[in-house]
Amino acid sequence: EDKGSVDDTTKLWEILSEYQPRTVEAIQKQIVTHIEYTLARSRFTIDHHSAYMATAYSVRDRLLEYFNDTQQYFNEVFPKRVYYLSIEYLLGRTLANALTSLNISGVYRESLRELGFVLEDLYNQEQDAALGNGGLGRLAACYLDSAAALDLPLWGYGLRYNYGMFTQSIIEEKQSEFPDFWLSRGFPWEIERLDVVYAVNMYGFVRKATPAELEDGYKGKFVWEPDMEVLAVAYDLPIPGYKTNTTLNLRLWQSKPSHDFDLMSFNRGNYTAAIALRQECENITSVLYPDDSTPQGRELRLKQQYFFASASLQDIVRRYRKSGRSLLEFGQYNAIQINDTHPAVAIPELMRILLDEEGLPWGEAWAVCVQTFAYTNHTVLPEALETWPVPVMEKLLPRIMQIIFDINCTFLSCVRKRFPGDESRVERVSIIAEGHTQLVRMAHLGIVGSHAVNAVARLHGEIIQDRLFRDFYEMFPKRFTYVTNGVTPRRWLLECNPYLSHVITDTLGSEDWTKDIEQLCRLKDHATSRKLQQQWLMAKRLAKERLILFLKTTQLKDDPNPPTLDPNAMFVVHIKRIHEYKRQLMNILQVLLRYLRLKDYAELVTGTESIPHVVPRVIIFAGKAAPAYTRAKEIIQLIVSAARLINNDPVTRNSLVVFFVADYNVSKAEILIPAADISEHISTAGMEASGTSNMKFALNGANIIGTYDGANIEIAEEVGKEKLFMFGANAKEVEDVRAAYARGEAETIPTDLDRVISFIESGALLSKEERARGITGAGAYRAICDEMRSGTDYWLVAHDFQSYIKAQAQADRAFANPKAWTENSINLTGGMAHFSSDRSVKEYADRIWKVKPCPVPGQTGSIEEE
Ligand code: NBG
Repeated sequence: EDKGSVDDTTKLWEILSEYQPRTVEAIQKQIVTHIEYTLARSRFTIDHHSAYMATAYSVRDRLLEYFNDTQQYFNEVFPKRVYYLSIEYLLGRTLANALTSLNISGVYRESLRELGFVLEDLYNQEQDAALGNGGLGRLAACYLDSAAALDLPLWGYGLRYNYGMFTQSIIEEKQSEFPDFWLSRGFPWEIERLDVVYAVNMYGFVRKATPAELEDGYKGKFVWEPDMEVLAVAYDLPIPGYKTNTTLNLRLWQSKPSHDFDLMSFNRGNYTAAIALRQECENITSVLYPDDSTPQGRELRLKQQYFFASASLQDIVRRYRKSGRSLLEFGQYNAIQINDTHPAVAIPELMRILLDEEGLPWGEAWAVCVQTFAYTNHTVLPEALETWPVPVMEKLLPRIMQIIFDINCTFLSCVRKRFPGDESRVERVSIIAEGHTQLVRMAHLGIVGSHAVNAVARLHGEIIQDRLFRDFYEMFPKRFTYVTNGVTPRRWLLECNPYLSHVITDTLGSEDWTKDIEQLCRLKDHATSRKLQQQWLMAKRLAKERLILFLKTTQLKDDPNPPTLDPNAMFVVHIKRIHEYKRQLMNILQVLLRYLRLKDYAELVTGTESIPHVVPRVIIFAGKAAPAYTRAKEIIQLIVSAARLINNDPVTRNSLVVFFVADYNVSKAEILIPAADISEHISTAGMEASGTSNMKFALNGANIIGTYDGANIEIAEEVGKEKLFMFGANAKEVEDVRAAYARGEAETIPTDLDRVISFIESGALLSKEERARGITGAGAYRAICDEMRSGTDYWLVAHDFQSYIKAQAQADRAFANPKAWTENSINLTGGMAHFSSDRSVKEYADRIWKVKPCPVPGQTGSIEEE
């Protein structure tokens, strides 16, 4: 290794081991240095954004001190390590999180104030890193936070997309998607590693190794002759542990063309073709989830997955090999978690490396794989269980396809031995689905190649064992388990809700709950205290006022006649991806019923300003629909048009206001969640694997209107189900109802629902433009109305409607008693210790990864109480 030309490096090491002082003066100097030398700004051109950038760079400098020490320490100690492979990370913003973790928010606030900036204003300059869709990506981000806080030797791997989750706008009451230029103003948190580069093969063919090659030291039996070689360049993102010296790494890969390959490629001399090829390489990490409605789009997704898996595995193997240990012990030192099936191609990729590059025999290589890998399933929706056409995989990844066939062959011969003559079972469990075109079932590959397969909540665990993967469960009962999801209490309470955090710290007498979440339970001892209840209400009020301010400056900015928003109203929030199973439709239909009933009532009590004896509600929806998901987009349109109608009705507007907040993301969630009195988690039972926003809401003292689905069930158990508003068919009942529908036994639509549907069919929701265009009746909502009237709707909106209305009414009654409501709210927060991601990650570490914490010893300047 090139260590530089100087013999005596004592001085260098001396300076390197010094941490930067944490004084106001030192911080100010550092920020100003970054303004001048990193950003090349003069004192005439400093604006909020450059102040944010300079602050971020100075915080990054501090993160790097811990980061380097941590990586150095891991190399010395060489503990068993975990690698978390996820195609999504929904990180959100970093500045506040880094400051909190390093415990230096206060001194930064002061430093900036003297320089003329308010720290909180700078937070808003940061663009969210939205390299993910929803729950799965946010869970990955929470797990990184917890792993760092728990001092676990873990690294995350992912992709550095140029465009993350699309930006959503509402145009003419419909969702429009725009590219998310998240890197356009710079991303100060990452470290570009131009020296950490791997070549990833694609296309071409496989041949046997020649005797000459074998003599030359080639270890494998087969040689993959690729037609394309793509480079993966590493970008590292330090992940600070809360109040600990550990700072982990999230390594994101970006694709880049390989120059060597240009020179040797078949299109030598063909300049245009060479450029096109280079662009094809760059495209691989362009966008999160390329459109998969075309064959090219689908191929691009597979390319992305393999690119990700191959770069990560090459990096992991290289790091391990540097230690000089035997590859046979690889699984004793490395655990790799596959987050859903997207990275499952890592299993045959590790096989390829072990067989072709390292020359291990099949049996030994396979034992290493199974010992190393574990797979998390995140959904039971059939359309989300990935499959790849064999011809596509064969063309793109010929060697990988061959290995998958070999894995399957060995596996199926085991199945035949265990269940002789049971060919239909063989067909069901095969990694290859037979049919017109053969398909590779990635979930089956994940199960066969892992020693642990986990669900993300208890009910979900039961469903995958009894239904989804029943055959596999019968073969490998010990492989299956569940780890209930969790959320980090740092981002999702301490940072996003400073009001409530203060109250909690004040009540418990210390801030220890932020790290030792069990402490929260003690809140329950104070739930009836008048003093705490008053503080609690005040904290909720402040969070609501912050949200109101946000709405006024965004949503309502150009509204000539905005509705008044009363912080005493009940704030009801329904935020998540828009999907039929999540039933935003049921909610908006319920809201329309509420509106119609308010109108009835207002007729009886005419002449008053507001309608008496009604709990006013502010109802907020937010979420994105997949661009090709027509029904989800219709649901958004329905919400937006209902909101327009309701908010403009002078009769009801003091009692009911509805918003659809556009472009939902992590930083918006941080404003919405603390302000909620109630949140909606109303999926058709058996469909939501876990849900994690339910945990975030309850942690912030919001109640839940929910079904017996996913983690709702465990939350209800933990806090007592009488404390929540639970309703609707459970998973078993949903199955029975669907079976009845399938037999042709349609249900009659409930009267209340009929009323709402008739209202929509009357044309009440049509916009001026639609009317002008001559549209009448249900308009865009024809299909929705027909489905509701069918009496057999797959998501059971009609079936659950009446019990949903009842749960809503219960909530109204309960909210009318602030004392009891607040007591309940305190108890909810107090009951959420179990849903900290610290607990989840500990479970993974103990039961699946078998890794222990590896705390980095203290240094000068290291984290102590501020
Ligand atoms: C989602 C589930 C949620 C779950 C998260 C995290 C996918 C594929 N699945 O219910 O829908 O909470 O994963 O486990 O995003």
